[in-house]
Amino acid sequence: MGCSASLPERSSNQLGRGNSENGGGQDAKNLRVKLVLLGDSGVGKSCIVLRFVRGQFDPTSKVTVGASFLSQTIALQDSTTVKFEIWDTAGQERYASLAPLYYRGAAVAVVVYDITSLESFNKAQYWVKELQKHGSSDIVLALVGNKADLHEQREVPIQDGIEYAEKNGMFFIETSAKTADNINELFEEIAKRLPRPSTN
Ligand SMILES: Nc1nc2c(ncn2[C@@H]2O[C@H](COP(=O)(O)OP(=O)(O)OP(=O)(O)O)[C@@H](O)[C@H]2O)c(=O)[nH]1
Ligand SMILES: [Mg+2]
Repeated sequence: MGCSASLPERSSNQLGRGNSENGGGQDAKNLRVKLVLLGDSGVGKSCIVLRFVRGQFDPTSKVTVGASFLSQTIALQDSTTVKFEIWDTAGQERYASLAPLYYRGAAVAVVVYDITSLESFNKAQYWVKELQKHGSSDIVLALVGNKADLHEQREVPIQDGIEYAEKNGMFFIETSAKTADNINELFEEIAKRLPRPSTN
């Protein structure tokens, strides 16, 4: 997986805002949301997406080239549906300059680190700063500490993740794409935090 290099459509818009220029189908009960995943190479971005979209885990997941696109719709308890249009970016340094193509116009950014790698936590903070500078002003930001199943090798205390997220107005969660722990919860919590288009 992660081998399909693709570019976002130029007209990517502020999804989840009730406009219809994204092809319609967008109303107060049926949201469509552009979501981008960012983070160091190897933290598990593609595995999180694969787990969420297909319910699978790939222990031999290949590095993503450029970015890959997948979508998944979920239903919330209030009968709202949210279609996530997910851009899974490549974490390798050589692709860093492409990132703005994917986070521009995104309604949601999920910044991922690996709880067993302090370096990846530092890189996550770099992405948060970049999003604060260049992302949409009302972007929903989530900080995700992945590979929570590897707690014996933990380098990033959960408290550090919680505090950093709090300071930066982000939603925080630890996940495991391997065990599926908190993967659906991550997307459900994001869905609950989306600004709702007005109903009139
Ligand atoms: N133990 C464990 N391994 C994981 C988890 N998530 C991903 N991995 C492993 O971590 C490696 C990298 O996962 P990817 O999802 O390809 O990483 P990525 O963030 O997409 O990397 P790039 O595409 O290079 O940016 C793979 O060997 C996965 O099997 C997890 O939750 N737990
Ligand atoms: Mg990847």
